[in-house]
Amino acid sequence: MLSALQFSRLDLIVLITATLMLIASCSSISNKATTHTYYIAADEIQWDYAPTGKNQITGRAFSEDENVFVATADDRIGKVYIKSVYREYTDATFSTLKPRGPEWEHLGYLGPVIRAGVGDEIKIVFKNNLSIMASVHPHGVFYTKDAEGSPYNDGTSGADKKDNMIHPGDTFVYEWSVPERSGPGPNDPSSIVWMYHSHVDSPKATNSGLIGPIIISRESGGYASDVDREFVTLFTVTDENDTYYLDKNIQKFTKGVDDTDDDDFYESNLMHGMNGFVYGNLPGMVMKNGERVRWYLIGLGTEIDLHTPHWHGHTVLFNGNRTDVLELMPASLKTVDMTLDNEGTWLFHCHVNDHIKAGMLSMFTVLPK
Ligand SMILES: [Cu+2]
Repeated sequence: MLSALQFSRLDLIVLITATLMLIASCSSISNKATTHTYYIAADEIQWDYAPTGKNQITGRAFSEDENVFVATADDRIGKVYIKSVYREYTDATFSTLKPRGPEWEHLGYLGPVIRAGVGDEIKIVFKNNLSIMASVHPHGVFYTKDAEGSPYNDGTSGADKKDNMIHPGDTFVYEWSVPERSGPGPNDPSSIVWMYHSHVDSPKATNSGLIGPIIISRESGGYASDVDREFVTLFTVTDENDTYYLDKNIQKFTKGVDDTDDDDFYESNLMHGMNGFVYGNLPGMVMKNGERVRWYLIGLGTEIDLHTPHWHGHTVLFNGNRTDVLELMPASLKTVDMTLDNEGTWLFHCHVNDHIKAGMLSMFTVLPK
């Protein structure tokens, strides 16, 4: 009896030790998910919608009609506005901006690309350097109530509310995961676009500039191995009448505006841009013949924001369908592929007539191999 009991105690110890080792090895496997950490601050900047100072599509100075949107006058703000944008820093001290490579120069006022693959985790260390509340609300990825970045009457309290609105000067860490349902679907290419934006008064926040792209790939890591080059373009009429900074912009850039509801003044602040550039001023759209290019397209705005991006000289594949024009509604997120086979400098613009006149035009250049 005694010896049988001793054996069973030994068995028990062996069993417990083996179980503990198994648990330890399992948790180390589950901890192997790659975490992508980004240090992103909301910063106030001055933004120039046409830094070259001319209409690059016509190659000429701005016409009278174009000057409605870009010219400075006693009672017009012009083409430079105070905005708030998401900017990437090198670490949690938020003292050094992470340089943006030439391949992402075209992002303009968009925030940095947040990138992950299915199975990965995303960690955003967010610092609010603005004088107003801000948040980071993502589309597509998996978040719980403590990382949604949106204030509304959702019945939550305590820690589940802390992510909603980050106070000026404060830092908050958002943690999101990337399950299969956040990655490309059966008809999607190997990576797709989502977006993030501040959801504290979402219209004002996004008009002010607080928006950026998220790219999720089927492969871990966030990159697609069947693509040579990527571009992200936001089509929106940025309504500078509805930002956090209208009064500040009037004060800084005009000699005074009597009536901010005046139709002409209002019209002058509707910036028909692609990534915040008008009339062909979007830089960095350079690629090489033969490359496989993936375009990530984002729409945003209000009822006038029905955009139809059109590429000259090439076609794209969208969910298995061939086209050279897409439809973008406010908050549309579409990913299309193009194989370059046609050298030259080509128009890339919104095909809505009113938007063409108002400057929603850019160009891309396909260089020889
Ligand atoms: Cu348009």
